Amino acid sequence: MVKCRVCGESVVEFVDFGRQPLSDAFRVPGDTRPEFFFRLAVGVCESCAMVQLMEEVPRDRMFHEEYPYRSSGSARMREHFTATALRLLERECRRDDPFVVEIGCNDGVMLRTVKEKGVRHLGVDPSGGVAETARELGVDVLTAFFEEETARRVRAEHGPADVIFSANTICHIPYLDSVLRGVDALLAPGGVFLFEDPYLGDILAKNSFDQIYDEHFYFFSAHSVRAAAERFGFELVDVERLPVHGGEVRYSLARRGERVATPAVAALLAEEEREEILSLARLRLFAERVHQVRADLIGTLRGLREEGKRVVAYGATAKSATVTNYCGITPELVSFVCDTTPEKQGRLSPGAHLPVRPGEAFSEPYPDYALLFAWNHAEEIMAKETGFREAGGRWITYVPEVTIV
Ligand code: DWN
Ligand code: SAH
Ligand code: ZN
Repeated sequence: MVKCRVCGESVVEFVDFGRQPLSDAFRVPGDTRPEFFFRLAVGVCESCAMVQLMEEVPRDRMFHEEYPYRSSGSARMREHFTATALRLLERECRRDDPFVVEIGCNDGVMLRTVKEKGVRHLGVDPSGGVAETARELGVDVLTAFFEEETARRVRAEHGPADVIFSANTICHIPYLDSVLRGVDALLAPGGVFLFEDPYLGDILAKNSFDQIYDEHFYFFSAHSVRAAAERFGFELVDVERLPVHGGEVRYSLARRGERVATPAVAALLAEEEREEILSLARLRLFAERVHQVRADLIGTLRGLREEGKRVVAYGATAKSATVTNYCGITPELVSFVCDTTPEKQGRLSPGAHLPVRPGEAFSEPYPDYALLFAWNHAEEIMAKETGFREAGGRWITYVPEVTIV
């Protein structure tokens, strides 16, 4: 029996993707060392409703010197995090000489603005390569995993934080107990802990099953975050829905009794009950729909191959590891993936071994069809790639269902 990483009660499995590789382990061609695989499956805790992976991948296999993801690769995300930084500075940094901490700062996409405004800050990120990119922008980074001990070290060295922020990282950390004890140790009285991650409600509504991969350990909801917060002396005092990455929620936690919860919290809790997003029946329906998308997508790609069409993919996302390996997408069906990240180019995608080529390869010449792995950046990409449609090309997406546009 698998026990809940937050409360210790039993977790009931509702979807299984089978053997999967590390989603960001892009391979050097010719490397013959065996790839690491684990069983990717998701369950829900019977007691605290936390949706979580059934199996945990050791953290240093995923986050290390060569972690390839660069947050600044999307213009839309750069705008999102500039606006986020300005808001944090305006609303949460009213004290003299404020201090901002970010957990999982990656290449400094958010903290660069905090730095430009001359505000004291520290990013904590275990991936040495991304931290180096942030430092080149003048951002202060501690290369470490955030946990209770790290938080105490930061507090001893820099003093308390007025605000602790984290985007797309807290859901990556199975040891949420240590994270929340660390936040308690580091946060100044009256301070706030804000974090944003993919929202379970959106994943179910959009059937975006590719949000499930090794790095995404938790799939949060207002219910599960409230329960976890309360276990560690915090209260969920605000929630805000965000359109980025296919739909996220930004949760605000404050120490119990320090802030009054906004009406948005009760509203989201009520919506979750109405939509029954935590019921096993709803979660099992999601699993059925995922099976259907796999059949449709592989059927579509095989059909196109029989017609002699050329298909390539767009965006070597971590998410696409689940799509390619679960659906069985091989280089015979999709010749390559184009991606603007230098760290991924010239390599092979994990498990499925699709070659990754630079962005320019997309138009040399344009394919007949492009499978949009970076569907969460569809607007930005389609605005940039108008030439593809004009040349007669068609996009294939699979969220919420297989569609050709
Ligand atoms: O949670 C996570 C999110 C924030 O980032 C991490 N665990 C890992 C990563 O997930 P992902 O790889 O699925 O994220 P994205 O942002 O969907 O990745 C987009 C990929 O597409 C990047 O490799 C960059 C690339 N890209 C591109 O080639 N051309 C992106 C854009 C916008 C483009 O125009
Ligand atoms: N905040 C960025 C990065 C998301 S990618 C954004 O929203 O785009 C996830 C990041 O979390 C990676 O840079 C990874 O190195 C970092 N990370 C993973 N585990 C962590 C931990 N325990 N503490 C701090 N950062 C962590
Ligand atoms: Zn639980």
